[in-house]
Amino acid sequence: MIPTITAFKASPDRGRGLARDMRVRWALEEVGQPYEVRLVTFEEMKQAAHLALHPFGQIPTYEEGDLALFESGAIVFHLAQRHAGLLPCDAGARARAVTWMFAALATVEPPIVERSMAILTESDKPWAGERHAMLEARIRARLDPLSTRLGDADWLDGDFSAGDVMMVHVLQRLGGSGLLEEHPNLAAYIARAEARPAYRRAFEAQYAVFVAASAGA
Ligand code: GTB
Repeated sequence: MIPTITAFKASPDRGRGLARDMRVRWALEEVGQPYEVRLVTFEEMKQAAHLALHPFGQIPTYEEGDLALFESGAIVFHLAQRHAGLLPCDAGARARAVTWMFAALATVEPPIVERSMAILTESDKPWAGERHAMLEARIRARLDPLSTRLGDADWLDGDFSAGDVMMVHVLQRLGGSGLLEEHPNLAAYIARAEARPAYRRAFEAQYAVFVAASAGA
């Protein structure tokens, strides 16, 4: 059965692959599962049909027969459990890969998202500079130990896993901030992931949406 995911009809990131459907597309490509995409507008995301799939009216969602999922982490975990390639067979290694998925979403992503939101919504406030510095310090408090743990390894724990999918996509949101460049091994980690054929296919697919939307605009 071909699953269907949802993505922005017009992503605010202009095809940079930062919206969270990219994680799901990437995982689908890694496991070789074909998929369909239903593009939704911001208005459609808040209407009943989409809210039945996603209680918070967001993307991405995932439909596979009777199964409907939301939350990028849950969707990638579902795919990784269903298909070979994103979670190791060994029980301990598998649990550690899942731990990295949680670490990406629960420990590393929050201050990164907070920084993006602050830039978007608070840049005109008189205290914006002070808050920005505080948020960057919080991000460094995550990047420093992450960089130490990664060391000169290719991936977070042995073979490439769903943990790397989530972590790389979380870190990519720091592009242009200068923060990643403070850790050359993290910058190299992201570049290594972006060179994966599955990543390229997923990126091109979401970029094509932006190109098509621009042509029609
Ligand atoms: N925890 C959920 C998950 O992981 O799936 C979060 C889902 C989420 O935040 N979805 C966003 C959304 O639907 C899109 S990805 N927002 C619309 C809304 O809430 O009304 C977040 C995102 C948006 C834009 C950029 N960008 O432009 O760079 C990056 C990330």
